Amino acid sequence: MVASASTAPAPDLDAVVIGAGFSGLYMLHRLRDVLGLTARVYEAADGVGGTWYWNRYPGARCDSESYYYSYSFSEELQQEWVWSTKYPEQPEILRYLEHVADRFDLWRDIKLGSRVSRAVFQEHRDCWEIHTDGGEVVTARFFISAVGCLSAASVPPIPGLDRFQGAWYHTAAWPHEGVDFSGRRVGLIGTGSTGIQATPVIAEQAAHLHVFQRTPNYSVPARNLPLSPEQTRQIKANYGEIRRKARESFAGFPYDPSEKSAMEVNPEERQATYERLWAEEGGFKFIYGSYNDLLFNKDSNETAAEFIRSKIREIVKDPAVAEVLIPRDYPYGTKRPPIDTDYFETFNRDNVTLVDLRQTPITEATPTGLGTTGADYDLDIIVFATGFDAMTGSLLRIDVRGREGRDLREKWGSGPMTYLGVQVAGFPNMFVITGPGSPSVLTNMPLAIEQHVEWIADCICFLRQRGLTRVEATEGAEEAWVDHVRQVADLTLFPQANSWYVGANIAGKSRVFMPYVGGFAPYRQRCEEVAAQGYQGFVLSSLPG
Ligand code: N01
Repeated sequence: MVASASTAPAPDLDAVVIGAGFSGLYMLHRLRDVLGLTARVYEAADGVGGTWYWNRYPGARCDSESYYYSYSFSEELQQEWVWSTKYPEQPEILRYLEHVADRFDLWRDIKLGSRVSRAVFQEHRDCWEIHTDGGEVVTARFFISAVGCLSAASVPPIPGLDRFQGAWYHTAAWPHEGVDFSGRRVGLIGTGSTGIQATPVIAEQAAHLHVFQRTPNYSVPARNLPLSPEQTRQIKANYGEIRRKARESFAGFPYDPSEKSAMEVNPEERQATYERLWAEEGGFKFIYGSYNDLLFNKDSNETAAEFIRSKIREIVKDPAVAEVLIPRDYPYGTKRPPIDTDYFETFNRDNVTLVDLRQTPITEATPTGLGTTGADYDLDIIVFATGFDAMTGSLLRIDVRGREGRDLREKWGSGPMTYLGVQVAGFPNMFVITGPGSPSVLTNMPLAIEQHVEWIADCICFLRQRGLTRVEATEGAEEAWVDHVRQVADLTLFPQANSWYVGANIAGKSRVFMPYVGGFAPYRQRCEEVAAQGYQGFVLSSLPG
C-alpha cells in the first residue's frame, strides 16, 4: 500500500534537533516558541553549552568580543545579560547559555546524556527515525543537526600512547574538576587557537612545560580588559547599530570595514596602522579592521605577516626560539588566526621549552613521556591541543541514511556536498546548521547560527502553511553551490594553507576547502533570494493526499 497523508502515521514530533549549544538552543526556541511546533533536542553531554560545555581547558575563553559573540534575537536578553570582560572565559559563556536555557524554559525539551547514533529517512512517511545510543527511537518530520563545526576532537594516533603512565587529556574533553599542573612536567601538543590560549596559563602552574609545535602560528594579542559599566551602557544603548553592522559585514564582526588595500598606502602609514591595532585594539580588528585585501592579495598579506614576524622577534628574547615560532610558509589568516594573552612572552620563561616537530617529529609515546627523532621528554601530563575533525566529523559520527538508503558518509567521502551549507541532496527534511558550504567558521559564529536557524525555521513554516511535508535540495543546485564555494575560495589565499578548513589536519580526509568564503552579507542575501523565489533549488512536495 502506498502511504498517503491520511494513512501514514504522523511522526512523534515535528522536529528533532541534535546538540544543545548556541545552535540547538536557539533552534528549539524558534521552533517551539515562535512556530508552536513540537521539538526535542538530544544532547550527548550532561549539560547545555556545546563547545562551551566541553572546552574547559586552562585559558579557554572566547576570542571574539562578548558584546557581539552573543545572541541578538531577544532584545530583553541582550539588555539584561552583563558581560564581565571583552573576551569572557569559558565558565561565563557557559553560564550565559545556561541562563538562556532557563530564561526561555528550554530544559524541558532537551534530553541530556543522549547521543544520537543513527538517523534514517522514512520515505513513505516523509520523516526521520532517530535512534539514540541509549536505545530510544523517535520519529520527527525534520531532523536538524546542531552538532557544531568543531566538536569531534582529534587525538593523533601516536604509537604507544596506551603505554604512557602519566595522564593525558584532549582540551575538548577536559575534566570538570580541572587538572592540577603544579609541580608537574607537562607536554602540550598543538599551537592552534587552543594551544595558544592554554600555554601561558599552564606555564604559570607547571614545573616545566614543553610545547610541541608542528606549525608556527601568527597570533595577535587579545588586549583583554574588564568592561566598565560605562562601556556596557554604551554597548546596550547601541545594540541596534552594532547588530546591523555585523549583519552587513563580510565576516559578521561589527567593525568599521577598511576600504583600503594594504598596497594603497605608504609603508609608514601601514606600519602605524598595524602598530595601533596591535597595541591598542588587538583581536580580530587586526585582520578585519586594517586593510580589505589581506586575505586576497599575497603582497598585502605579506605586509601584515612580516609585521607579526617582527613582533615575535621583538618579544621573544632568544633569537633561535623566535625563529622557530615565526610562521613563513603560509599566508597570515589562512589558518584561523589565533588571539592570545602573553603567548609569545611565555617562551621567555625558564620553565618553558619549545620543541620544533618539523625538525624532530614525535615518534612515539613511552611509559614516561614522548619520544621524538631528537630526544625523549619525561612528562607527567600530556595535553592534546590537536584540534578537531572540523565541519564534517561530528555529523558523520552519526549513521545518517537518506532517501533510498543513501549513506552520508559515502556521499561526503570525497568532501562534503551541500546546497547553501544547509541541506544535502538525497537527504530530505534534514537541515544542517552552519554546515560545510556555509560561511559559519569564517564568521562571528552566533550571528551565523542565528541566520541559519531563522532561515530553517522560515522554510519549515513555509512548508507547513502550504500543507507540504518534504523539502529536498536538488542535485543540480547542490553541484552549482559546491562549484561556487570552490571558485570563490580559489580567489583567495585560503587554499594555500594546510588548515582544518581544508581537512589537512586529519589523515586521509579529502582536501576540500569546506567553508564558504564569499562573505557573510552576500551569503545571507543569497539565502534570502532563494527563499523569496519559493525555495529555488529545492523540491517541495507532500505525501499523496
Ligand atoms: O585546533 P587547530 P584548535 N602532531 O586545528 C597541531 C576554534 N577555537 O583546537 O597546524 C603535532 O587549530 C596542529 O598542527 P598543524 C577556532 O576556530 C576558538 O587550536 O596541523 N601537532 C595545530 O598546531 C580554532 O581554529 C576559540 O601542523 C599536531 C594544533 O595541533 C579551532 O577552534 C578558542 C598534530 C591544532 O590546531 C580549532 O582550534 C580555541 C600531530 N599529529 C579554538 N595534529 C575561541 O576562543 C595536530 N597538531 C572562540
